Amino acid sequence: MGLDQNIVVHGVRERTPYTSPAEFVRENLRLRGFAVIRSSFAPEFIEEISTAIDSTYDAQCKLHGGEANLVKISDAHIVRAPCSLDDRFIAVAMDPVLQEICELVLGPYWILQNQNAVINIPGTDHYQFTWHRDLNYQHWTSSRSLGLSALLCVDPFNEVTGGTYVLPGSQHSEAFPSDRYVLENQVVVCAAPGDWIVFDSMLFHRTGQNSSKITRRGINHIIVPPIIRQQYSFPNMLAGRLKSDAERRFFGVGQEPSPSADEWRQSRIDALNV
Ligand SMILES: O=C(O)CCC(=O)C(=O)O
Repeated sequence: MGLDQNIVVHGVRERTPYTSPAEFVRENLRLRGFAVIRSSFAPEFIEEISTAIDSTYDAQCKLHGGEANLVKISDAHIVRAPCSLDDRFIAVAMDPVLQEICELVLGPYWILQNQNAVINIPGTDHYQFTWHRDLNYQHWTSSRSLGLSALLCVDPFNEVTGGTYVLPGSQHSEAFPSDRYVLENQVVVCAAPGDWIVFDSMLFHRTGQNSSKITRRGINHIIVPPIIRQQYSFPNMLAGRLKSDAERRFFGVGQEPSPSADEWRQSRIDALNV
């Protein structure tokens, strides 16, 4: 028997109306800290992205003297900033559905802090298997979200392939909860290829272990207001490849620190004369 579907209240003066799918995502992010957005990508594009994750990973392994070196720094099976090697990852990050949620949650100005693909291979250890926040080492809470994490599911995410484990509502708690709380409240988020799992970057989460026979790939994006520094300089990595003002803004062009206070002030004076 399913749960009672009637919603009857008493003593309630304020109530959130359902207005749109995007607002519903925002409501979920605010209350439990995560939501799933169903795919608007063509399945063929997601297949291409899957292959591109593997080839960009191989290229990065070669660049750093082989995968063994990545194992030594606990960074194996992660593609760092795949958009630096392949424009299709720029297109992924600019998905209009995702950008609409960014505007609702982080507006009026938001930039990409990080883009990493996670390759979860059956029976293989991964650094992301351990609980963490995407804004690492931070133990405070904020009344509004300071970061949005957006994980594009490239393969099926479920209990067997290793869905994303989350602790609902933990973005509102300073400390990592007790082991008993974790065991009684952890939830595994399941999603299909092309879906986005979006979550508050302060939500405790981790990659689930993969006990299937297929590799499970995902691409995480951490999106923040520009007061938070980027993990890598996307303006530097993508110089000359960003086509529109929206792309330049999202990848942080114009948000780099000024070389000096004088240059910061002069650039504002110069802007008056444009
Ligand atoms: O792979 C996942 O399910 C989660 C990825 C993750 O934890 C991360 O990129 O921070």
